[in-house]
Amino acid sequence: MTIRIVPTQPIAGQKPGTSGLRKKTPVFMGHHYLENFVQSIFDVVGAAGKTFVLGGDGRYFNDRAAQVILRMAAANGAARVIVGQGAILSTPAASHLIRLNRTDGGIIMSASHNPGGPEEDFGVKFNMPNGGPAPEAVTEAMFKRTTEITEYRVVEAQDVDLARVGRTSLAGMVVDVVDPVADYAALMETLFDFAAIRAMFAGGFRMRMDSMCAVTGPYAVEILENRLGAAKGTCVNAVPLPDFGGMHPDPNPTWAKALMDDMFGPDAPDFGAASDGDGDRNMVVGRGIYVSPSDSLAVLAANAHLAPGYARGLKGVARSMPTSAAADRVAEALGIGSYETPTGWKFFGNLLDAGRATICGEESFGTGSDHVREKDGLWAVLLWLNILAVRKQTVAEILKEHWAKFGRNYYSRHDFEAIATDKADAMMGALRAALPGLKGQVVEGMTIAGADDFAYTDPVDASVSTKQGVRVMFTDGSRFVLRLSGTGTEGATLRMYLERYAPGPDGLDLDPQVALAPVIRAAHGIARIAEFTGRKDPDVVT
Ligand code: VG1
Ligand code: CO
Repeated sequence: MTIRIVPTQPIAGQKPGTSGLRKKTPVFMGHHYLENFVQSIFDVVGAAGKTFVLGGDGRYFNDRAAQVILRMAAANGAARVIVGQGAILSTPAASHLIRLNRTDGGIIMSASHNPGGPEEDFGVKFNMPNGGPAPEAVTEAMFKRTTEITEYRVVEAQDVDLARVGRTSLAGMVVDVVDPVADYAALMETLFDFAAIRAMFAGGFRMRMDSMCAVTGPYAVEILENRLGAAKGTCVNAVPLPDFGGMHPDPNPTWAKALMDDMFGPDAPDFGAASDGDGDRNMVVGRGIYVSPSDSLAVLAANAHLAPGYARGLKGVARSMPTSAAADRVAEALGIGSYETPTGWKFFGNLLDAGRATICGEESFGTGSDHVREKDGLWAVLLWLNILAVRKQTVAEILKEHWAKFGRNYYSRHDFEAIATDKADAMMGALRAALPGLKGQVVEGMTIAGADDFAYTDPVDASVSTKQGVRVMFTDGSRFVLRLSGTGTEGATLRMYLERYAPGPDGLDLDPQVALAPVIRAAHGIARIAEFTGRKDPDVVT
C-alpha cells in the first residue's frame, strides 16, 4: 500500500478552544482542513507504534472523517486503532476505552452541544492516555504545529468496513471495530446498584430520557430499558442522526423544551433527563421541578456514598469557577477538599489523576467522576437514579431537604449569542480595565467586595491559566461572572453567570430570576452590555 506525502500549507484559525477544534462543517470539509489538524495532532503526540481510540457523536461528516483519520493514522505508523462500530463513541465511552485498553490516547469527532449537519458544526479533539482532554500546553503545541505544517501523510486505501464488529487491518495497522456500548455499560454496572434501580422501575417508577437524536440513544436504550427494565419508550429521540433530527443537542430548558413540557405537564413521569451531542452533558428534571446543574453537582456529592462505587466516600469535589458554590458547602460538611478550576473539563484531569477529587462538575450541565476523565451524562443520570432508589423520595423532596440543610445558591446563566467579536472584545476590555476601581462601590444596594480576572494555578503541576473569566463578588456572597465562550463557531457568545446565596430557612422557594434580579441589574450596569453590544435580553437562560 502506498503512503502519500501530501504537500500542504498552514490554514489560519486551527486553534482548539474550550474543548477541541470546532468549526462550521463546510470549513472542516474544506481542502486539507481536517488533514492539517490531524497531522498536527500526530506530529505533537507521535503516532509510530502507538494505539489510539477513535469515535464520534455520529454527526454529519463523522463517517467520512473517521476514514480519513484511519488512513492518516496508518500512514503515520500507528500500530492499532480501536474504533466504535459505525465510527460512533460517546465522549465518556471513548474516555473509558482509552483507559481500559491502556492506549496512547484517542481522537473524538464531535462539536458536542453544537448543532450538526452540512451547514452546522463539526469538531475534533484529542484525549490523552489518561482518557482526558489534552491540557492547554498540548493543544497549544498542536495549534503551533498547524501554523508550520508543510505536509501530511495518508495511505491510499479503500474504506475500512466500520459497520461490523471485529478485527481488520489497514496498510499494516490493526483496526479493531468494537461495540460502542458494551464496555461502557459494564463500567456503569460496577458503579451503581442496578438491582435497586431495577426494583424501582419494576415498582412503577416512570422516566423519560431524551437523547436528542444524538449519541447517547444506543447507550440509554441498552442500560435503562434493556438492563434496568425501564418501560419501552422511556428513551426518546434515541437514534443518533447526522443532523440530530434538526434538534439542538444542548440539554437545557430551552433546547430540551419538549422534555420540560412533559415534566411540568399533568401526567409527568417521576424523573426526566436529557443529554447532549456527544453524551457528556446531562440535564435532570423531577416531576414539576428543574434541577440546576450546580445544585445537581451538590446533591450528587452529598449522596454519592449511597451508590456502591462511591460507598467509601469522596476524596474531594471540584467545580469550574462559574459553577455555584453549592458543592463547596457539601465538601465542607463532608470534611473533604474542594477545588475551583477554569471552565473546561481538561482542568479536572490532574485533580482526578492525583486522587484529590472524586466528583467534578460544571454549571453547563456537566458532571462526572474519576471513573473516566470526561464529564459523563448517563453516569449522572444513573447516580441520580441510584440515589432516588435508595432514598425513596421524589426529586423535589431531595432538593428541598438539601436546601434546608445547606442553604440555597440561587443560580442562573444568561447567554448572549452571535455578538460581533469586536464588540464583545471591547466590552470585556472595558470591564477588565474597570476592575481595580470596583471594590467598595455600592450597586443595587450591594457592596462590591472584590473583582478580578480569574487565574488558576494547577495545584498538581503548577501550570498557570490566566484570563479565565471576570468575576465581581459582593459582600453578601452574591456574585456575577462574565466570560466569552470558547466553543462557538459564529461571532462571540457572552456568558453571564449569576449567583446569590440564601442561607434559609426563609426565602428558599423563589423563582431564581426573581431572586437574582438585583445581581442581574448590577451585571448589566457594571459591564455596560447594552451600550457595547446593543443587547438587553439574553438568547438562552439556564
Ligand atoms: C462550554 C461550557 C463548558 C464546557 C464546554 C464543553 O464552554 O461552558 O463548561 O466544558 O462547553 O462542553 P464555553 O467555552 O462555550 O463556555 V461540551 O459538552 O460542548 O464538550
Ligand atoms: Co458535550
